[in-house]
Formats: sequence, C-alpha cells, structure tokens
Amino acid sequence: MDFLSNIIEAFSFPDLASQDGGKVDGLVIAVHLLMLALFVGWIIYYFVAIFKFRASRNPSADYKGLKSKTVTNSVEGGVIVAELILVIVATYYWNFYVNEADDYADVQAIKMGKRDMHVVRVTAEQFGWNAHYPGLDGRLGKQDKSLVSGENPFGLVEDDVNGVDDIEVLKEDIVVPLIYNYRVENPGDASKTKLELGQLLTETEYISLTEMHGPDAFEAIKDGTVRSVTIDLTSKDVIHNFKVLPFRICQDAIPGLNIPIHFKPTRLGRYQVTCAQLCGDGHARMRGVVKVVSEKEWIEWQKSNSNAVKSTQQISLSSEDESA
Ligand SMILES: [Cu+2]
Repeated sequence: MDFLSNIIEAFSFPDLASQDGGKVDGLVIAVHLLMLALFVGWIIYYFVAIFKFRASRNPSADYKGLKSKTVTNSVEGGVIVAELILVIVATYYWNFYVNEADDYADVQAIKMGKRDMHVVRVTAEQFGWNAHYPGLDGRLGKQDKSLVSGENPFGLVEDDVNGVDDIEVLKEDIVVPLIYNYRVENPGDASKTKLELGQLLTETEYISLTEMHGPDAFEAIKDGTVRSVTIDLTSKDVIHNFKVLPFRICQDAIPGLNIPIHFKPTRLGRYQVTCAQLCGDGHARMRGVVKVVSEKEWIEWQKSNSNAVKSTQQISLSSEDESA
C-alpha cells in the first residue's frame, strides 16, 4: 500500500497555499485530459489501420493508397476542435492568473490615494531577491537608476517624502501579510460610519471602527476571502523568474519592466522562491523565501523595519558614540 500511496503522492499537486492557485491546477488537469483524449483517439486509429491493412488481406502493396478524404478530413477536424478547446479553456483559467485582482493595488493608484498598499516591489539580481516596501504611508519612494550603489541598492532619492518610511529587505525573507476580509453587511448610519454595503474592511479597520462607533453601529462578517498580495517584479541585471510553487505563481523578472503579479495567501509560513530562468553560474543557489505573517505581525513588522525607524536608531546610536 505504501508503494501505491507513494506513486499517488508523486503524481499529485504540491501543497497549495493560495486562494486561486487551484485554478492553475485546473488548467493543468484540463490540458492533460485533452491530451489523454487525443492519445486514445490516435491509438484507436492506429490499431484500426493495422487491422484493416494487414498483410493477409492485402498480399501485395497498393501504391495508389486511400482515395477517400474522410479520414484526412476527420483528423484535421479533430485537430481544429482540440486547438479550439485548448484556447478557450486556457483563456478561461489564465484569466484568473493575470487579470487584475478586485483589490489590486498599483503604484499609480496609491499615489492618487485611491487604493491600499499591498505592494511589494521585488528586484531580482545575480543571485538573490531584494524587496522594497512602500511602508505605512502606502507610497513607494522615488527611484533613480543612477543612484544605485552598494549602500543604496534600490537607488532611492534621498529627499523624497514618500521614501522616508520605505522598507528595504536585502536577500532576506520577503514578508507579506495574510489579511482576512470583513464584508460590510449593514453599514448602519452611513453618515456616521462612512461605510458602504459590501465594502471590504481589514481586521484592523474593523476593530478600530468598532471601537470608534460601538459594536452595534454596523455589521460586518468575516467572509472567508483574503486580500491580494501584489508583487511588482523587476530585475537589475538579467532575466530571472520568480517562482513560488505553493502560490502557483511563476513570472519572469525582466530588466527595465515592472510586471505585477498577485496571489491570495491562505496559510501562514515560509515558502521557497526559486529562480526559474537560467540566469548565470549562481542560478542554482538563487533561492529566496516569502514569509506570510498575520495582519497584526505585518503592521508591527512594517513599524519596526521602516527606513525612518532605522535612521532614528542610527542617529541615537551615533549620539551615544559622541557622548562615550
Ligand atoms: Cu535568477
């Protein structure tokens, strides 16, 4: 039995830790089923041909061959149908992977103050993954490629206010939050609560609104959905690929381009990032980690890691040096 369960395990999908990841598995299954149907069709055709044109029935070869077009036409028709199915099914599933999430956040929207801030800009380099966070203000600091250096790996412009509380993570765990949605079922007195029916709140927002207006002022339920994490991918040198199997994401990081990808993490924990493009002699050791933390930890982590905190710590350290 062990042998059988090992075989089943070897052919099963890896652990799933994202909400829409199952759709990618669905696409893989659909493509395999289509290939199975084609395989069975060809095998039947093969044996029918062997039987029909067997040597005992056809002692001498017929050099004119088959005149009827039925077989050729049905094979060509089959190919067209299979390709159509492939295109339709693939477009349907792929849509979930590349479309904009309903709570999708992009830098432009953040600047306009319209969207939330679940953006992490991940920059690949030979051979590691670096992350740049907008910090608690939800806005990424300005970057200038001519400023990139060992001390300033993201080329942040020093006097840009948006960059003050940014967070830079160099070749360490890329921290992302697991935030549950609270859907507003009854906004109560909307002039007071400023809520809309169906609006999604984070747990922190839900708690602070409850504290502000009292527990009966409005109604919101945890509906089991989670907020998207958006990663803005780019590369400093060559083409790399950000692949995290449990989230079913795999996307090239290309120098000069910012490519957004999104997923909805469903489990806390650390997940391995592998580079899925041969990017140089250190490719095999280009591993990273995405660490999914709870909303509370995420806020704490942002507070304690922002550049603003780091620079005040540096100031206080240097003043201690002076007094010593
Ligand atoms: Cu790489």
